[in-house]
Amino acid sequence: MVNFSLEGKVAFVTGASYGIGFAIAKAYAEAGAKIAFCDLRQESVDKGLAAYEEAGIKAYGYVCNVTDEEQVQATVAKIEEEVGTIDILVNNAGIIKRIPMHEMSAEEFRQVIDVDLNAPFICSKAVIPAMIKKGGGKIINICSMMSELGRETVSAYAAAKGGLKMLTKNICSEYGEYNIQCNGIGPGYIATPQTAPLRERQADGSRHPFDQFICAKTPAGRWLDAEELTGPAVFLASEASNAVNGHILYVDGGILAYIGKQPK
Ligand code: NAP
Ligand code: GCO
Repeated sequence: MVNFSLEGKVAFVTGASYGIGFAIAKAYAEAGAKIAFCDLRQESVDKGLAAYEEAGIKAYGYVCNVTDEEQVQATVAKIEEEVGTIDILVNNAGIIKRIPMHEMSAEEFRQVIDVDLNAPFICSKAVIPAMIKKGGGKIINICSMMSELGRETVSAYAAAKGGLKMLTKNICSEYGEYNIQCNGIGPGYIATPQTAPLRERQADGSRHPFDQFICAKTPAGRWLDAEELTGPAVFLASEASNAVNGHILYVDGGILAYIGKQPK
């Protein structure tokens, strides 16, 4: 029988107090996993803990800046002690800066690369030794449409998410022999706080032009919900995907397949 169960597994999801990380962690708990998550600020962790509790989930929350290797190593050690050895890592924490490239400072560019690319390296590096010892594990990197496509103002984000796609393939190449599967999920446009500025109503009450643009670019004709990523996320964390490695599973309502609506 196909095994999608996560019973007895320990999952560590970064940046999972709300948004995509929360939806994925909640689905993992429902599939039987114990949940550990981290966020940058205590306020977010507290909000996350309350949200998990409301959903009937006992989650373990930690304040940890995923770009700081010492903090990540210490958090992973705490999780091992308080929850158990990590079987599933989801590199979800991410930021975006929407600034035209010629106006972006090198420091701003670096900040995005640091959270969206260096941190998945740091977190993966922190869990791989124990996964090798245990005989396997799952690493899931949250990529993006920008792992494949560019657009105005998101040069750093696209560079990081394109890099994350290749880090995914390289972790697969380097650790596949240890029964570690590293895959990516490439969400389309998901309604979360990160994309809220792109969906804001205009002063006259009309829809944001970017909101209309995304609906026209998506065969599904709408923004997606974070919950719609959870089936693929459970699949990639479960035994059902043991032969899937180094793959980016795009969950985009069809954006990457579509040339766009023809003018009427
Ligand atoms: P979000 O609503 O902005 O949430 C991001 C989370 O990451 C927050 O919990 C935030 O914590 C945490 N975080 C940021 N920097 C961190 C750091 N240095 N250390 C630890 N935690 C940190 O984002 P989202 O929309 O749910 O996106 C989650 C992931 O999916 C990101 O990697 C994003 O790039 C990717 N993604 C999003 C979309 C979309 O349409 N929304 C599409 C494709 C890919 P604090 O609250 O404490 O700051
Ligand atoms: C943007 C968006 C995107 C999405 C997502 C697409 O400004 O274009 O924020 O980058 O968040 O990553 O998959």
